[in-house]
Amino acid sequence: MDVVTKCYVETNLPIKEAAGAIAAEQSTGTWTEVSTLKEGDPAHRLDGRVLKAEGTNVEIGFPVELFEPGNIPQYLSVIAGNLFGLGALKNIRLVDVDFPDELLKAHSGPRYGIREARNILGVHERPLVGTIIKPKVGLDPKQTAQVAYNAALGGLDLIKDDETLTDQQFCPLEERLSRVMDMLDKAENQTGQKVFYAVNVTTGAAQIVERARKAVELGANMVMVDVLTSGFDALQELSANIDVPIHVHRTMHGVMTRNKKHGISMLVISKLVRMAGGTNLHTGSYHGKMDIDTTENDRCRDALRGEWSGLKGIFPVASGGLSPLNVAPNLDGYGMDCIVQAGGGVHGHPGGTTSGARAMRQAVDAWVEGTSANEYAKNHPELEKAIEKWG
Ligand code: CAP
Ligand code: MG
Repeated sequence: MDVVTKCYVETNLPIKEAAGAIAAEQSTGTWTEVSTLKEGDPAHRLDGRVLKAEGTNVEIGFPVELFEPGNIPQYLSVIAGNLFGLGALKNIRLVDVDFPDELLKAHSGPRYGIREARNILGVHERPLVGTIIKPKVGLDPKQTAQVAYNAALGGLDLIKDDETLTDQQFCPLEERLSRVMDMLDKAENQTGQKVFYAVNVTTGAAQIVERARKAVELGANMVMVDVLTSGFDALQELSANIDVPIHVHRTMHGVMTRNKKHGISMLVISKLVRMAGGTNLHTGSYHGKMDIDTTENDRCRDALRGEWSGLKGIFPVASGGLSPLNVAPNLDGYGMDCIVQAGGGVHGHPGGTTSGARAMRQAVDAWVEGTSANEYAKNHPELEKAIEKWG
């Protein structure tokens, strides 16, 4: 069985020739014939094969033997590697990739998928609601813990660090984590509800597992990783070694995903994250502040949750400019098994963080009941205030 890649290609070459150049460059070939590989040589069994070359659509099949099972960085060197720099191609985008079961079985995928995360929270009947502590950076550990507590009192399921906060001096990770977990225990005693805190353990390869291990020792019930800056292998190592769910942020993805003619699609990133063992992945919103591609959101949603070689299904996360006002279109897109997350849309509420958290929950509850936010706001004052401010 082959690994099959699907690409969008713009080139001045005849498309079949361009496809042949891609298949060669990413497998046994280079720009010229070489004396070290003769016609009929057994090494040709590793040749990439052009399966389709029509218009701007190219499909290449790469023999599975080209791949080292389990080594995602190596997979990327084959399926994406030199492609984007080939001078003969004006634009090329890796749109999709299909891995055969032979390779997928080298990946155990998420330890914690949707079902396991829901079981920890005891929340089964509605989408999950999260917040990002804001400001992004600048709070000290005590202030961070206070914001987390306020958010938990408002009924949120998940509180996360922002992508740029790791272990800086102004907010050291261990102290922040200990204080946040203490305050979340206090909130749980009052509300009876468990809340995840996704502490950002993103760091270099030498330290990431150790950092996450220490975090779990100190009480972390979820860790977060910026997967594109630290690498898919870092995520895979975390999933193999750390016994809590993993929130996966995709900071820097725009450099690969935003240009629809060149780069790597979010769908490909979604598949790799599920293979590598994430529990939640930012996949973009249907309404919000970031660039939006709802067709791509749909594809990512299905790639994360659909049946796939026995790997557990994971949550798509809608984030970036969310507030109670645009919860409904995001839930219409992602459905029940997703996480809607708001930073500014919680902490910017006129009544403060707890009211903002309540308003988000009310917007989600309204959607679950099939009622509009405006209608629901008539007897839910926090939602009403949010609509007054952002409506
Ligand atoms: C959201 C967020 C996330 C974005 C990233 C932010 O905050 O924390 O990083 O969601 O985009 O800093 O913008 P707000 P994406 O709720 O205050 O907008 O999820 O598309 O990767
Ligand atoms: Mg952020």
